[in-house]
Amino acid sequence: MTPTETLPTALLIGGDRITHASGGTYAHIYPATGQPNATIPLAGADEIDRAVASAWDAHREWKSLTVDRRRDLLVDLADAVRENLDELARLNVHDYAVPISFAGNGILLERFLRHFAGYVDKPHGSSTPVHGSFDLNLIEREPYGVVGVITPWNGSLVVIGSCVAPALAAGNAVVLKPSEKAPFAAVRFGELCAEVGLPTGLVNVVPAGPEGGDALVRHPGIRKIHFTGGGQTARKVLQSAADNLTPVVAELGGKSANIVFDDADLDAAAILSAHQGPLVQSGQSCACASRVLVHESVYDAFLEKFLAVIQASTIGDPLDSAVVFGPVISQTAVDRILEVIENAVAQHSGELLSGGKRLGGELAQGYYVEPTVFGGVDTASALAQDETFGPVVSVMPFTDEEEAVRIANDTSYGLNAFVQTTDLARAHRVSRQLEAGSVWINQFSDMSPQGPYGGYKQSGFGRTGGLEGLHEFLQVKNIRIGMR
Ligand code: TXE
Repeated sequence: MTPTETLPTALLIGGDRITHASGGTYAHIYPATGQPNATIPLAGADEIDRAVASAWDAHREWKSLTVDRRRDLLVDLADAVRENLDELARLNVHDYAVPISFAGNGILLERFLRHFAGYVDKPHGSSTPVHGSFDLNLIEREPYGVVGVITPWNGSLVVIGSCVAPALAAGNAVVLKPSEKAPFAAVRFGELCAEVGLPTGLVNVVPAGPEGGDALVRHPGIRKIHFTGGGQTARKVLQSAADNLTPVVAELGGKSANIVFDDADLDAAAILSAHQGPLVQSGQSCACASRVLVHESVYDAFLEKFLAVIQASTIGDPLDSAVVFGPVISQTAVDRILEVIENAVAQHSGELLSGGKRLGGELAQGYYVEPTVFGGVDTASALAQDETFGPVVSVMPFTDEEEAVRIANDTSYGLNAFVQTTDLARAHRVSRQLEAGSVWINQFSDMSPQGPYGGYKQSGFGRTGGLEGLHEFLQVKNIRIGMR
């Protein structure tokens, strides 16, 4: 089942394809079979240095172009992504064995590019009267110059789109460091940037591991870092960014609550909760609704429907378009997830209602863990508090709206929250009390370029998408012209 296709394994720096680099190599494993499918050259400090220098040259060229030319080039890139979406989706399957039925989500890359291309020739600044004079005071927003974008392995095309598109639209050049676990679609994206005629080096793609990532963060030529990943790594990034006081946007993990009220459409809620919970990228999504809070009056009825949707889901070969549930990323992830399950059982954190084991048979070579559901979960348990980043969800009852909000807010995370209700007043009332950067009412975490996305509390800071996402890549300058 390991697909055999030529996979793009190179660093793209200043128009050069580099296949041997100072960061060593990474033996990339295809998670659906546990078999190697490529050897990835990794960027080290030397390549990062070259990429940053190349990006500064490209930034100067990018700034010299007219805004309509910059806009048109980004539209051309959006068109190229659309034309190559099938290939990009297949490469994402090679990256982290996400089911091809979900990999089409990469269309968001195109949507982010097209959306932010529209900002390029729109007003970015303003002017203001000033106290006690008739001076002309301008407030301008300018690009940083060269920014570093570090992306995770999961949802890599979406994250690339949500970061690289606004960075370029704001006038920056980008050094993109994809995860060593998901380099293929990212490198192909870099090739498309060259093919549509972006200035050489405007988007350098440098797959690397922690060492290369750290070299990028510490580089004095990097004026801002956009990091997407886990909280532990974010702490290292912030420590390294302190070297040069480099500002950072941090898009981190979550432990999102999904509140099912007694007036919810239970059939729709069961489907949404399954596909936004253990099934979405096998629970490997920052937006995974891993805690399902259900009003006690509909708890049993919902649970029956919820488990039925999960147990009917098709598990198997990610390249099979009928499959919705694939493997987790690695053997390490399998071990970690099974340990979470074992600990939850041992500590009586809840009742194991479905799943709980690694899948065998023809899937035994792959990293498949069953979609797993615990019921009656203790809200203070590690199972309910810590991000599992796997197909394990906790279902817990609540008695009233106040208790639901209290439980939902009672974790260190605050990325997403989901609410299932047909009561409009309740939807607004509850949304305003939830400590989360994104609240979805009767809706999946259907990312769109128009709305900002990001975390409260330990889910990070800064925003991706929307005008807020654009302004993350612009710095403000006040210019006052004396009119005496
Ligand atoms: O993260 P890691 P992963 C989160 C998700 C989970 C995590 C999983 O919730 O917590 O990401 O992704 C690079 N200096 N989100 O395992 O290990 C590494 O090579 C610099 C949230 O990839 O943190 C990779 O490119 N870089 C998100 C990137 O950091 C370093 C949506 C992330 O790696 C480094 C998707 C270092 N010292 C996943 N060490 C959202 N909120 O939108 C590693 N890296």
